[in-house]
Amino acid sequence: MSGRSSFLIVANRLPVDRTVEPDGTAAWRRSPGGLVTAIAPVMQRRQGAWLGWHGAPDEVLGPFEDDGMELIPVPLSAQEVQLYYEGFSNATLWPLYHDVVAPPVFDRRMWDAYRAVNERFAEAAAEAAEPGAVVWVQDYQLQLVPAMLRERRPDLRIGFFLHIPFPPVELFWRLPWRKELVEGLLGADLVGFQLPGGAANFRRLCKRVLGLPYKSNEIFLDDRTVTTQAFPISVDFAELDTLVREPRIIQRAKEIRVELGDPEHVLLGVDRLDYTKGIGQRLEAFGELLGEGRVTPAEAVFVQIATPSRERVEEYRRLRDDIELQVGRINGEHSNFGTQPIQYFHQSYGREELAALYLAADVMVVTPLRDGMNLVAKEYVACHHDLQGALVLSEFAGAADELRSSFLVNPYDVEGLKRQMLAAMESSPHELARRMRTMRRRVATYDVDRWASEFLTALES
Ligand code: GDG
Repeated sequence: MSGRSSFLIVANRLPVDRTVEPDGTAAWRRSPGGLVTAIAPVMQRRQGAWLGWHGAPDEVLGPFEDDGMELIPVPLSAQEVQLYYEGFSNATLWPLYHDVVAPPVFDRRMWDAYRAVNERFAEAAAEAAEPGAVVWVQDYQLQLVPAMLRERRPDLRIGFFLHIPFPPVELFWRLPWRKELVEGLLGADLVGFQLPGGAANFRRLCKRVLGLPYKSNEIFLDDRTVTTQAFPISVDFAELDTLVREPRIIQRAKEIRVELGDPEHVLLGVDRLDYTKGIGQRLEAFGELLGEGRVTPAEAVFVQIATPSRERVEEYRRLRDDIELQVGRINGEHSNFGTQPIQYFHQSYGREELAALYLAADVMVVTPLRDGMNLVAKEYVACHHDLQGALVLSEFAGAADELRSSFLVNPYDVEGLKRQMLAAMESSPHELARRMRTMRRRVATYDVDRWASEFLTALES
């Protein structure tokens, strides 16, 4: 470790996972997931350090370097993983911030652990940052860190970005610890959201909870102002665009279609297995289309990748059972020997395989009930320089604000979903190209570099 850093990312997780090589030695591999996908390229270009948990409970590790990044592990005990991460972060905040699509758990022990872990992150960041450094805190697991860090290090420039939606005041109000969370976020100089609506919700909340005045983007505290602003996150467009032009990816995409029985339409869903993603809704719609004979198993296959996620949280275990039951029922009713209309995979894939899948898919179905942004939708667009392929996209994904030329749907409206899925399958190549061209222009211009540099420019100015 080279000492203190002038640029620090503070996130719940380090951007690497531990793997065991064939010879038994441990190594680190860049982990999948929205946040990591978005920030790792930025980190490598700037000489900075990344502070976060390394993924193993009850293990204390020193700082190390990997993939050109300086990594500073923050330890968590097994009990903290349960109470702070699975508990307050993923059983309280996650459902509360996603329109309460599942009931949030309010538990004082979880809150205490959340506060204690945030304190530890703030302490570690205070030690790692050089005087006047820029510190960028990420996401809902660490909302108390900005204020805790400012208290220790008023010299720092502190930014915070929330990757998930920020809820309306009426929902946030339920939180027994609403005042503490708002005060925590207000420790930042800049609080970033995916959409202008989230920023507006936050400003209204500050007024309601603390009586703070605001004007346009600024919230006025006694001795300083806090800027609130939307920075819609994006993907590394150029990287994906280059990758899908590689002969091996094109070849693999062809193979995938053959392996699927060469249907006329390949529909695809790629999600963490999460109840916010609307996986059940899209499968229901597809099942009904089959049941009504409006698509047949010979002409359409639905590939659903459901990456394992938060498997120790009760609600997620239930969801897995529900989805697998649903897939079994639909396939049971509509399969023939050799063809299964839904191909369901509860597995993680490498980036290249995922790119080949995007390329192979005629219709990408992204139907979250609520989603901060949804990178999958943008990745699909980045993979279609052929200007073919249709995106069916939920109005409740942040991405819908930018990707207006997609086939927009309300995922609660099964008939509407069926209509748009059919429209996507039946559109002419010319119509698809028109839509895809517009969407690609947007994602190519507002890529992940632009997201990070706009945030950092706003923070540093
Ligand atoms: C949160 C917010 C926001 C998925 N399966 C595999 C895999 N992935 C990658 C996708 C994509 C990422 O994970 C998922 O990102 P999303 O944005 O779709 O969703 P969340 O994980 O919920 O992310 C979200 C995001 O943060 C960023 O701010 O957009 O709203 O909820 O990049 O490609 N990657 C690989 N194998 C898989 O099996 N390699």
